[in-house]
Amino acid sequence: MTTPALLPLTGRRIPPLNLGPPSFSHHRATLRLSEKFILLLILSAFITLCFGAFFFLPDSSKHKRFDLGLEDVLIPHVDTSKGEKDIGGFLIHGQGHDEHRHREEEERLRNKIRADHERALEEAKEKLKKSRETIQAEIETEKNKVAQEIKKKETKPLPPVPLPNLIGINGGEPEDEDTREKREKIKEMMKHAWSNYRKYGWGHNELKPIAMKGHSTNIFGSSKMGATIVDALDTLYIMGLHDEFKEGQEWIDHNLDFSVNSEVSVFEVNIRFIGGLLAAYYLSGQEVFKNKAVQLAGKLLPAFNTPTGIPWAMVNLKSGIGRNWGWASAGSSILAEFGTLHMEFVHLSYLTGDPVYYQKVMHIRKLLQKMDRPDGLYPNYLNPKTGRWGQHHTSVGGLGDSFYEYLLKAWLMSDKTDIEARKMYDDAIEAIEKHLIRTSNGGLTFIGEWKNGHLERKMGHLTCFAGGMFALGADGSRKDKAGHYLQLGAEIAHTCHESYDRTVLKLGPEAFKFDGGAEAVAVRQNEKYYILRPEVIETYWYMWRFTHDPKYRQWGWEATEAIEKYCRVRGGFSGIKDVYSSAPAYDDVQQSFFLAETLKYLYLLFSSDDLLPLDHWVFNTEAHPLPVLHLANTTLSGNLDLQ
Ligand code: DMJ
Repeated sequence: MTTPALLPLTGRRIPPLNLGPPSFSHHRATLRLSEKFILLLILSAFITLCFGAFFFLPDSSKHKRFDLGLEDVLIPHVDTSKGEKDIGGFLIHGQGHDEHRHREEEERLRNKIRADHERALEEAKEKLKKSRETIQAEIETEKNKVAQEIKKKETKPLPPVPLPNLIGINGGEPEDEDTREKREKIKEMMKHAWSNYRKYGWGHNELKPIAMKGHSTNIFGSSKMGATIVDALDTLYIMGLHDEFKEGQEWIDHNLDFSVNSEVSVFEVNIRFIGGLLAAYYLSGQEVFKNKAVQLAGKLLPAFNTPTGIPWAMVNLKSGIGRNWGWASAGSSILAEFGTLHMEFVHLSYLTGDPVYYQKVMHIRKLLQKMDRPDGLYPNYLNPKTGRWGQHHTSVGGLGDSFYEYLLKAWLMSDKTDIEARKMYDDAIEAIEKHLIRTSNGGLTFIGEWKNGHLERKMGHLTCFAGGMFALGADGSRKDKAGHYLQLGAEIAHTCHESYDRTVLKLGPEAFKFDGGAEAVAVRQNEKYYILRPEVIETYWYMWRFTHDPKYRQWGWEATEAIEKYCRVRGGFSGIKDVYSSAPAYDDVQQSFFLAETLKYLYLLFSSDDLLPLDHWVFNTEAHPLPVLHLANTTLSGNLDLQ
């Protein structure tokens, strides 16, 4: 991946931040609303006037109608025995005192019309006299009423489904005292991160721990969606922080609203919000999380309305209009984004009985299966209009990473029945090993980036998750290569540990090279930052689970101490700009994934294996655990009529 100009959050290059304060556009929108409201009032007065005039036309108008030749047509139907000619209730002629009565009647009607007009105008004037605030308040009340109506409709209970076997959601108390203390320390760090977010950033997406205020980036759109709350919930739960969990639940219940005019990243919202809500639902059994996940998923579906069914990167939650990142090759969607929906979408179909989610992700899979792959590799870019690949760049780090992860996890999550996904994973990994994985001069195994047939000898922090993925995929690999993949996982873990160990702060840089004498060190200044990312610790944890080699706990503890020493500030935890500097500057962001992933993986590393055992739980790419679906008797395709 080319180095981004701005700090990327998840390895996807981030377009420039929207610097306008969110309140500005909101203010403009409400001004326009109030102006519209006034215009509406004047218009309604005018319509009342015309309406009255139409029904109570004065004489001259009526005569005009007859002048148009209607009289001849009407006369045969007139009852001439009466002193007046009455057609359909309308007076048209009269003689003598009848004429006088007729004029009186006309006069009365004219007065009535005049009075009606005056009253309508008075009412309009009254409205205009109201202050802007009053009018805005009235508009708000109306809007709230409509929102309440929508909410009522959206919170219809979902059909009950049998919950999967939920094993090991509590406890995990380690046997020895030393490990227990370490685990307690990590829990304390979580409390520090949460309580400061609670104090200074509540409801905002993230926290600025130095400025002590809320923070957001464009991946979450312009609304306060409480990303940290949703992302942190399951970590709070497994750590036994139930009061904090309840606070989060209440905020979600009362404030998390998806009917907002806000353009969000489909991928980020899926992995953090839908993944986070589903995990919170499975762990706690609280229906509110399931309902919110389903509501939100409904808002993402319009992103799939493209000529190919490959979703846009971003979607406006209100209008449903989608588009792609401006920086992506030739208007492409990103492999790691549209390829990282499968786990959550299968669970959505499972929980709702609605096949639509499953169909969307299976459609993506089928399309990818049909396409030619240069050198057997999946390029990072795919155009959703033409269905053609963009630049032939392949990465196991940013832009590609979690696509491979989700192929493996789709298989695991299906109780190893989705063999199509396993095959795609095996094919992809074989091509990656052939073209992207090398050993450096110093003997370190690394995964480079493939760019148009050329290997860039650079590895990203994001790529370090692959150590855990290789270990997780070892069992069930082709030709019984389990030992080989476990070994590969261990080698990647070692290389990534070296990338931490070769810095001043013992925290890893964003990207590091194996070129021109460099060995696992960042060369460019803008690759030296650490933003509280989890991938290296994630790999330590998987390696620990599969090998119980104590070095993984040791490495995890080194990282914990370094985070505590260099990233902890009074208002939470901050990323740092240069891991090679002894006096580093802070980036002043407490990322939501620090609570969702980094602290969770650390906690699990110092817990016993019976907490969230890997044969019952599969972690999504944001570390949200989802249960394995044992669908042997209730296959999705059977029950939901899925193809
Ligand atoms: C997380 O949001 C997810 O793990 C994603 O897949 C990529 N990495 C970031 C954190 O670094």
